[in-house]
Amino acid sequence: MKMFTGGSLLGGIGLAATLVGSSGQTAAESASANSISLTGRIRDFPPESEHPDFTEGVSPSQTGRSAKNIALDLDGDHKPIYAGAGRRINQEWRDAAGNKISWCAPAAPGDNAGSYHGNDNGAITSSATYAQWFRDVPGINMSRLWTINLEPIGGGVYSYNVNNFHPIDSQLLGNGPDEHNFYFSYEVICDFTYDSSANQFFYFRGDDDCWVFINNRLAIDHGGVVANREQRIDLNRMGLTHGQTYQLHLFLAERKQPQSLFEVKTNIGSLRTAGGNDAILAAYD
Ligand SMILES: [Ca+2]
Ligand SMILES: [Ca+2]
Repeated sequence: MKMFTGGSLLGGIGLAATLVGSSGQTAAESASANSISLTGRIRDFPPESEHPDFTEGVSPSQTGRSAKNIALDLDGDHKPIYAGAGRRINQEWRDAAGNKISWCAPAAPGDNAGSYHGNDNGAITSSATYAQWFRDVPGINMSRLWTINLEPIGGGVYSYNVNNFHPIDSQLLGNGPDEHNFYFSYEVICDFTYDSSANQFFYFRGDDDCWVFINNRLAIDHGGVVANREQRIDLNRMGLTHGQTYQLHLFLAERKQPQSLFEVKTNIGSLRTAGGNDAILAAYD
């Protein structure tokens, strides 16, 4: 792995990145009064092939829908753990309505189990390299805050849906030879109040990895360097207590050109950045 060298230069860049992040994004989408604004941390990895997990050099045999590489529970820092021993998805799991769900979603009536074919490490080198994905690691990545706005689309549902998720073009570690700055991760930590009568759900569609944890438990396992794919979790499956506040962790990675799709949909109207933006600034900086 090629490391960034020159501590003084890196220190200077890191300070600049922090200041940019703390002062708000430079190209924020406009938010309506009724939108849900969620602020998380983008972590930029260098242009092609300087980190083994964020590289154009992923072999075709490692490109595909994978599952079971990530531990079911977050660690003590509320970060996901690479457990390995993953599988390649053959047929997706589905709920009674035909929605694609994760293999790890607690069972509900009418579910249809999917199937695997073969093993698949999710194009992740090791637990050590994966531990860098969602942590600030000097010499490995650089980070800044980024806010997405989920807009109401009717029926109590909020949506963020872009087919060009490029939040850090020409920023942080730069685009390299590419049109956009690919190779980054995004971590969002949310609070919400569970309403057992509201059929609350969270949906993700996109390319490359996405993991969603509800109450620190894996609920969407959308692993691998993949094209357009989707999964949904219904909160009534998760064994939560009506009226209590829980956390939802979203972990995303953009690991292959040329696509960068990102869509979330939810009817969890109480969804908020955990602790508010002041708290997330304090937690991350
Ligand atoms: Ca990058
Ligand atoms: Ca991609």
